[in-house]
Amino acid sequence: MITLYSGPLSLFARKVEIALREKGLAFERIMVPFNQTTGYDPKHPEVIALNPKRQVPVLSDCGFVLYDSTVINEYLDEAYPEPPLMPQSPVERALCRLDELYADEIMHQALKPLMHRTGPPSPDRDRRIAQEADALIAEEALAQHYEVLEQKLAGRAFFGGILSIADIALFMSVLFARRLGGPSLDGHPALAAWFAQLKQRPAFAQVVAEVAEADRRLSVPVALRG
Ligand SMILES: N[C@@H](CCC(=O)N[C@@H](CS)C(=O)NCC(=O)O)C(=O)O
Repeated sequence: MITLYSGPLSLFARKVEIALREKGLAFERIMVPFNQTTGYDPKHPEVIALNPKRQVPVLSDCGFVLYDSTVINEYLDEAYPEPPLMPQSPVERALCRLDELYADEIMHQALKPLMHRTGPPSPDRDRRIAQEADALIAEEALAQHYEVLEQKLAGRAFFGGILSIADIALFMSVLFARRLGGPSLDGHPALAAWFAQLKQRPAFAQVVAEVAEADRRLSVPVALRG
């Protein structure tokens, strides 16, 4: 029995949901409380007990507990190899890990300054101005990331030879860039085609729909671009 502690607007937990569904694995999902004012506080007691970082996602596979979306998705790929979500050769696997890291650690730095947009506006006008100034700089960085991804894709269907954990992580970063009012994908035809094609897959479509529903319920509406 697989149990996943997830969050309605958790980019990282949603990565794991996509991997589980792409592999056709049944799982029980426990949604931890989240709101746009206090975030994940107060934290779910089982997340505190199971993850020293006190974060979602946490996954339990018949009592074997893991945390961190990257560690979890690699475990899932090894424990449940069909269909594979990583390529075969050491070089391709390393490149796949680097592409995932690009999403989670590099693009994510440019997503953070946009995140205030879905929360209640600060009562401090100077702070609001500073936040939006930082967001505009981050949007430029995101547009540059799109260009890097466009070149990397070079018209292929996926970032590696097959649909992989890298596509899942990069999809979540692009989805969050879009929902946070970041740059449109116009001018990046390969990236736009890749994004549109992944959105058609049931595992990705479910996350897109549930994140949109969570935004309607929890978030301040953001003017979307493009
Ligand atoms: N590197 C971790 C990051 C996990 C993470 O940042 N989780 C967020 C939700 S998306 C969280 O639980 N934040 C609450 C906190 O950090 O206190 C992963 O890939 O799982």
